[in-house]
Amino acid sequence: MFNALKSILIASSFVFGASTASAVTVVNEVEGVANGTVALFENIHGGYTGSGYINTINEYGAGFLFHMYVDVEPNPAGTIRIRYANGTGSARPATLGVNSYSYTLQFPPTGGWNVWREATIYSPLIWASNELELTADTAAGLANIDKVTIVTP
Ligand SMILES: [Ca+2]
Repeated sequence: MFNALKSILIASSFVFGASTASAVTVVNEVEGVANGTVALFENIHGGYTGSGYINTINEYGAGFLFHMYVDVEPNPAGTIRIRYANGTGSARPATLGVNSYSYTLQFPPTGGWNVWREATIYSPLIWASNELELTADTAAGLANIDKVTIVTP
């Protein structure tokens, strides 16, 4: 009886471990959610991936909402990497909402509008479609945003 129970526990913990061990990478070329009013599609400055990037209007709160599906069960977490360019001399801080979480990221100057770097944050995620929202914290608007990558451990 005891041995039977023990083997069930070992079997179930093995299944659990296997299902959470796989690392996934999810990419969203955010230009796909450009809306023509606040989040503008642009492909003027080179070095982007996909077909272009988003250049928001220069306004406090300017930004955009997008979704990324993370197929890791049951409670994934991961590094969110936001590829951006900021050709000005000042940071363009922004608020990143990830489901019920909220983060402030600085987006410091990259040295040119065609020079791309990544801003990163580690966050809890959900095993489903994650809702992300990036909005400008200053009247300068967002940096240009090329793509967002989520990598789970
Ligand atoms: Ca892009």
